[in-house]
Amino acid sequence: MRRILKRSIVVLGVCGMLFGLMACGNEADTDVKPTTEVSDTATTDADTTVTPEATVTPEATATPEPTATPKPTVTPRPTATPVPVFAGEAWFEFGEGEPMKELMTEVSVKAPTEYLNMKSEVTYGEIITTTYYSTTCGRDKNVIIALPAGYTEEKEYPVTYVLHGVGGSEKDMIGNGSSGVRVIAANLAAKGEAEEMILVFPNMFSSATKPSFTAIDHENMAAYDNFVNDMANDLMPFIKDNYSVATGRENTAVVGFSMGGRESLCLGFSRPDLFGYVGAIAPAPGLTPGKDMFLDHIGTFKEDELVFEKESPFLLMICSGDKDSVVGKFPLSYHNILTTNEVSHIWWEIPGSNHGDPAISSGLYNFCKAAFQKNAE
Ligand code: FER
Repeated sequence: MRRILKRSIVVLGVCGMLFGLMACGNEADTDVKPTTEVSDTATTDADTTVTPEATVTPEATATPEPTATPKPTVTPRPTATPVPVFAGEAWFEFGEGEPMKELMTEVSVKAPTEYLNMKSEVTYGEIITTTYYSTTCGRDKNVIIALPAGYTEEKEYPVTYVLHGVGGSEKDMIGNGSSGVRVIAANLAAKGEAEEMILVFPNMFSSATKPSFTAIDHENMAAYDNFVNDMANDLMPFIKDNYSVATGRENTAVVGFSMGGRESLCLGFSRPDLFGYVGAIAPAPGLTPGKDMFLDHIGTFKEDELVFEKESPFLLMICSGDKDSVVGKFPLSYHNILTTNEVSHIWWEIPGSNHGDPAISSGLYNFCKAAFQKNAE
């Protein structure tokens, strides 16, 4: 599997900063009726406008390259050829009997609003802002850790790493209101609808030569992709040494938004030995080769490299707003590539969502519910 991690890439051009385009607002959709179950017969909201995949024109980038040779590495599934199943509001790509479907039997395309904000009856855990030494970067890096309410060394907790967008920081995804995964996870756990977990918010930018992101260019993208080394060699050992964590891929999840979604997929496909649960919300371009308004992305992986050779995640989830003006149809193209490659995954679009909420809270809500459920009784 080709990795970009140690590539030394000359800066080919400087693209404009993306901040102005990022619409990561906290616009909770207060009109939405809470839906804990969505069925394909639901008649409320925009949810019913989800277009079945068959009518979606695939992105040009999702088309298998004519020169691509068939993958010898794809392990044939023990079951029938995966068929797309439209279950509720999401596409589940797998063959009969795939365990992934049991983890996310249905998807609430819009997260119920009651889970998005802090509640007086729920206790929220401690937030720790600290640093760890990154051998990968040769410097201290910031990280924020959100412990579950009632955290005790007597227990061992699964860990979810939550990854920010381009040019962002460890502070972005924790949020206290809508799209704040700490609040969503705690609200779910308080109702027994999610496992208690430790949330870790890293700063993904992992250059050994400069401290922070400067532009969407190849050099900066390589620094983000290099996070896989920081994660495996520095951050995960730091978390394990300092907190009471349950180890192993069955207890380790990664989810991210936009650039963080792309890096979640990068981590998931690079290190399936480490991450059992992988979620990408509006994943950014560049996981595979493709051009957008910012950059002609080299692609961290070739399309036919997005396969799992040995173990595959228990959950691989991608979602995106269908009106995303920043990452466009790249998330859909990843879904199409995975379908072509017969990689089991779950995919849905959030009707009407641009690059922010309600897509972010939809992804986080459904991901938190499903994470670590393979172990749950
Ligand atoms: C790109 C377009 C969008 C890109 C990254 C983004 C890596 C990320 C957006 C975000 O994180 O919000 O071409 O290149």
